[in-house]
Amino acid sequence: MTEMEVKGCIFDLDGVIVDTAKFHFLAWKRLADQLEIHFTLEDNELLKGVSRMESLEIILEIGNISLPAETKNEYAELKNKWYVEYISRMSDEDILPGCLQFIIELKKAGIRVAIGSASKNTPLILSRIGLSDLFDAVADGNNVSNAKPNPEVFLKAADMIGIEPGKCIVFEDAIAGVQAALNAGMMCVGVGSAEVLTKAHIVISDLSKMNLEMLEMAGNEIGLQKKNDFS
Ligand code: B16
Ligand code: MG
Repeated sequence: MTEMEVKGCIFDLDGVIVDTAKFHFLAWKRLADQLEIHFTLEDNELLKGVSRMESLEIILEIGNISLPAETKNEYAELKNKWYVEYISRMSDEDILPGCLQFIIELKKAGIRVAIGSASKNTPLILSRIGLSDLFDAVADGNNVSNAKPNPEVFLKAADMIGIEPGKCIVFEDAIAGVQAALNAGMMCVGVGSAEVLTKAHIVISDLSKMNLEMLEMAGNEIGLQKKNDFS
């Protein structure tokens, strides 16, 4: 690679490796119904990548409801109990297309791979889908305290794999996550819709559209983009 050598790849979990967004929605919807708050799939987009408590705050704001901290903790726990029930039924069949092949290709090429997720349920999800031992490091809601778009989770992941942020590329499906990657000074590949992930350097629909050669091209292209931004 000429302009920019990619040495580390950091993957968001929910929405990039597995589609857990549908389970988050089901559990939040169940809580919203109980609180008589009208919560839609469109509203759910705002919850992607943000922490559990911030997600609850967004839902309460939609319903124009304010609650004491203790009650909010109880509701967040209740939602998580339902969510854990849903994800406990997951298996390796829930791994998104192209994901495993691409990560194995990266590892063979000596590129370090890490998870950078807001979810406190990351260990459970990785275990359910059989990928607990695949990644060189896991930074998640259990070992960071600042939620995306704060860059902490990605900086922590880069530190854990020993690669400087400028040589890391993040794969993200959420607006808040793309912003977190940029705030960390990293390259970012959006996974999903280009209309939604407008700030990502490039956008792909899923990881089956990615391979080592494309990563190299993307790294070089983003390197040039970054250079032009500063020139
Ligand atoms: P939990 P990611 C995020 O995971 C989800 O996108 C977001 O919807 C969720 O609220 C957050 O994890 C916290 O999850 O309640 O399991 O701790 O996309 O950063 O992998
Ligand atoms: Mg995500």
